[in-house]
Amino acid sequence: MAEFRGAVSGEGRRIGVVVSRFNEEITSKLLEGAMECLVRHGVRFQDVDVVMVPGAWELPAAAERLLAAERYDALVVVGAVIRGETPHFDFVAGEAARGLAQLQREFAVPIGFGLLTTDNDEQAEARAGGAHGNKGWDAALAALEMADLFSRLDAAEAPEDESDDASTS
Ligand code: INI
Repeated sequence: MAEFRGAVSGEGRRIGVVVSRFNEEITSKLLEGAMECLVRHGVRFQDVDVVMVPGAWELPAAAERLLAAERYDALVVVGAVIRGETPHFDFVAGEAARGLAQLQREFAVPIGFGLLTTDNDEQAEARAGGAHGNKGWDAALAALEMADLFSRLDAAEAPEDESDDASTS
């Protein structure tokens, strides 16, 4: 039996952070939390690229551009969709989440999901450095763990590939 588990280590990692500006008083705190987490876990400040987009709807398109560049070990995405403020909450929140999930699988690069979807401002504030912590920090933490897990899985698969090559030569 083999068990694989990622460590939360950011050393040598390049990270892209995509930030939605809509509800900026909330998303700026999510960004702060994400950056603090990344740097605290060993990611060098200069190895983080932060990309700002207008709203959550734009998050998947920007994330796709970053993933296509093949420069990042993981992405962290933060935003805030608040139901009270938008009649198209379900479209914006649903499509953003669906798009990001699809990209994560398509590119096999982890995307930490720090997109808040709440009923009101108070719930969002509680999750942006308030009573329920900071979901930007949590998203960054998950992204680092997954990046490390993927590295370990890659390393475990590599020797088998080599032996396959050897047996065919
Ligand atoms: N975008 C958000 O990130 N959060 C919201 O709560 C929100 N509301 O309320 O509408 C929102 N709308 C903007 C949307 O994401 C796009 O930026 C816009 O439709 C332009 O494409």
